[in-house]
Amino acid sequence: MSLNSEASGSQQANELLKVETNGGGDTRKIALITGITGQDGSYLAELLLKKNYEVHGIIRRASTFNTSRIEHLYANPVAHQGGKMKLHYGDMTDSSSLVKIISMVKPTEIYNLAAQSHVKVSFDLSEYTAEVDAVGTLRILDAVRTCGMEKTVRFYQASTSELYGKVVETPQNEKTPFYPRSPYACAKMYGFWIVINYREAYNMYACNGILFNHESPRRGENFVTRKITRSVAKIYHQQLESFELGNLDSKRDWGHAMDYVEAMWMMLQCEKPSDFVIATGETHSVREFVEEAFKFIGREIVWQGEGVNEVGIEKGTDIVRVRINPKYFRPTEVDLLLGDSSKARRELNWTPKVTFKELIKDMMESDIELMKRNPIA
Ligand code: NDP
Ligand code: GDR
Repeated sequence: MSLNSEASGSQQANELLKVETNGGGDTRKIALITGITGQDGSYLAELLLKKNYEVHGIIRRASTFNTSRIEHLYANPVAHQGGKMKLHYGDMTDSSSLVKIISMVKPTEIYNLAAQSHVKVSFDLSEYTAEVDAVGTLRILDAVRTCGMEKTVRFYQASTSELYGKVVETPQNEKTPFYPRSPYACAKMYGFWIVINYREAYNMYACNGILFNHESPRRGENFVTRKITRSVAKIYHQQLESFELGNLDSKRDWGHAMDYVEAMWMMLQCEKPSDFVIATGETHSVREFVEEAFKFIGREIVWQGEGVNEVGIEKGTDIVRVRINPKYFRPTEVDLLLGDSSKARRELNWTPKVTFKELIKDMMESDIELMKRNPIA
C-alpha cells in the first residue's frame, strides 16, 4: 500500500487522455472509495480486493492514525505488495484534491462513503455536516465531470434510511416520502437528489443505496449498538458496573455491514442505474438490543421506573446496569425504521444473511475478546 498524493498537473492531463470508456469493452476494475477508513469502507475494500479490483481509498489527514480498520490489509500480500491497494490524502471539503485523485486513479467505479455520519453530532456540527455530506457529494460528482469521466464511471452514493425520518408509512421502500429529522438527514437528502439530478442531466451511471442501519465489530464506538456491546463486554469482565443510554424506545432495522457492502457492489453491476432500499425487514428497539446483549453473557435485564428515571437492573440482583442520560436524547428523533428491500431482492438478487441475534453474537464475541486483551480499550 502506498500513500500517493503527488502527481504533476501535466502528468495528470496526459494520463487523463488515456482514459478508456467503460461502455466500450473496458475490462479494468478500478475502484475509488471515499471513507475507506470507516466501517463500510473497510469491508468494501476487502470485498473488492477479493474480486480482484485495484482499490484506491481517500483518507484525510488526522493527528492520530485513522487507518486501524484497514491495517490488516497492509499485511495482505495481494493488496499491499501486489500494489492492489493505494491510499491518497484528500478531503470531501477540498475539490482540488478530489479532481487530482480521480484524474490520477481513473476509476471505473466510485463508492462515495465519506461522511460526518453521526446523527446526534450533526446537531452540533450542522454546517460541517452539510459541507461534507451534501456539498461533498456535489464536489465529487463535479470532479468526475471535470475529469470528463461522467460517461465512464459508475457512482455509488451512501444514502440512508434517515431520509425517512418521521414515520409516514412502514415498511419504508423506494417510493416512501422522505421527512428528514436531523441536519445529517437533510444533508444526505441533498446528496440523494443531486445524484439523481446528475444521472438525469448528464446520463451518469449513479445509484443511491438507501441503506438501513448496519453494524459490525468495526462499528464506530459512539453508535448505540457498539456502545452497548462494548459496555456489556466490560461488565462481563468486571471492568464496568453500569453505562448510560438515551432513548431506549427507538426502533431500527439492523443488519450486518458485510451483507450491506455486497449490495453496494451489486448496484453498480446492473444494466441501468437505479436506487435501492437495503434492509432486513425486521425492526427492534434499543431496549431489545440491550436485553439480547446481556442474554449473550447469561444475564437478564429487567426495567424499572419511567422516563429519565428508568433503569435496567440485573435480574436476581439489585445492581443497576443501564441508566438514562438525557444528554443522549436528540432534539428530533427518528422513532421507527423498518425497510422493505423487495426491489433489491428481486432485481439484484440480494438477501441479508446475518440475523439480528447473529449480529449481536458477532459483536459481543469480538468485544469480549477485545476487552480481555485490552481492558482500557
Ligand atoms: P463511518 O463513520 O464509520 O465512516 C465515515 C468515513 O468518512 C470515515 O472513513 C471518515 O474518515 C470519512 N470522512 C469523514 N469526513 C470526511 C471528510 N471531510 N473527507 C473525507 N473523508 C471523510 O461511517 P460508516 O462506514 O458506518 O458509513 C459509511 C457511509 O454510509 C456514510 O456516508 C454514512 O453516512 C452512510 N450510512 C451508514 C449507515 C450505517 O448504518 N452504517 C446506514 C446508511 C448510510 P475518518 O476515519 O478519518 O473519520
Ligand atoms: P442512527 O444510529 O442515529 O440510527 O444513525 P445510532 O446508533 O447513533 O442511534 C440509533 C438509535 O439509538 C438511540 N440511542 C442512542 N444512540 C447513540 N448513538 N448513543 C446512545 O447512547 C443512545 N441511546 C439511545 C438513538 O437516539 C437512535 O434512536 C446510524 C448512522 O450510521 C447513520 O450514519 C446512518 O445513516 C443511519 O444509522 C441509518
